[in-house]
Order: sequence, then structure tokens, then C-alpha cells
Amino acid sequence: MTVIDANATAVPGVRVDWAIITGNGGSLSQTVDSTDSKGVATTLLTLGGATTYVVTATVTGLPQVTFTATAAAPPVRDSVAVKDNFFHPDSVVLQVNDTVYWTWAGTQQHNVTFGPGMASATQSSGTYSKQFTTPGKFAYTCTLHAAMKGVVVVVN
Ligand SMILES: [Cu+2]
Repeated sequence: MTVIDANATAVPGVRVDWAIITGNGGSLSQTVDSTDSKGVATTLLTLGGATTYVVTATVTGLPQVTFTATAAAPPVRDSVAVKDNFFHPDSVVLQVNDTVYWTWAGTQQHNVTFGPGMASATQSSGTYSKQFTTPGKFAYTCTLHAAMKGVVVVVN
């Protein structure tokens, strides 16, 4: 936030108190700051598990200012086309317990292989699906085409 005077001139050295009034688990990098030479005071809000956060900036003698932040769910993309010879998209991000569905969309034979015991059949049509129950980064390939690579990123 910026503190200015009646002439719209920045005011340095003004104490600003920051507080989270809504938003469980959130934290501020600092709860007290002084405006700099440009009249700017800052804090950094780190989100926790809540969806909505309201942060107030208080300067003695001035109306309180409120800021609102809304947390969005991680992007979810759970369909991948198995083409000749690439995965599209080659990177997906999803939440824990979501499932990725691969659909064969080319004419050649391919597979989706994460590792031993974690692979689709080698096929030229059809689908393969896998549910991801733990966060992490899971790389896979088609063992017939080493350049076919993909990754599934699972977040909480
Ligand atoms: Cu392949």
C-alpha cells in the first residue's frame, strides 16, 4: 500500500500494521512496516488452507485498508492423447486422488510406462487410466519411442 498526503505526495516513515483477519493458516512476512521513500509499505501473504483471505493495513489516524486474496485450486488436467509419436499434453498437473486418462489417438503402437509394474499395454487404440494418490512428480515414457516422454505432477 502507499501512504500519500492531501497533496498526493508520498509520505515516508509511516508505520503500517498488517493483519490477517480472515484466512486460516495464512501468514504474513511482516506485521509491521514503515513506508519507504515512495510511501510504500509491504507485506507478503503466504496462503494456507483457506480459500479467502482478508488482510488489513492500519495507519493510525487513517481509514483502514483491506486487501482480499482468493486461493484457486491447482489446475486440473487429466486427459492425455497418445499420438505418433508424442504425448499431448506432455505435462499435466492434478490434485491428489485425481485420475489421468490416456487415449490412443495415433495409428502406431505405444505404451505409457512409469516403471516396472506401472505401465499400460502396448496398443494402437484404446485407453489407460491411473489414479494418483500421493503428491509428487511422475515421469513416464513410451518404451517403443524413447523421445515420447511425459510427466504427471500431483499436488495437494
Ligand atoms: Cu510410442
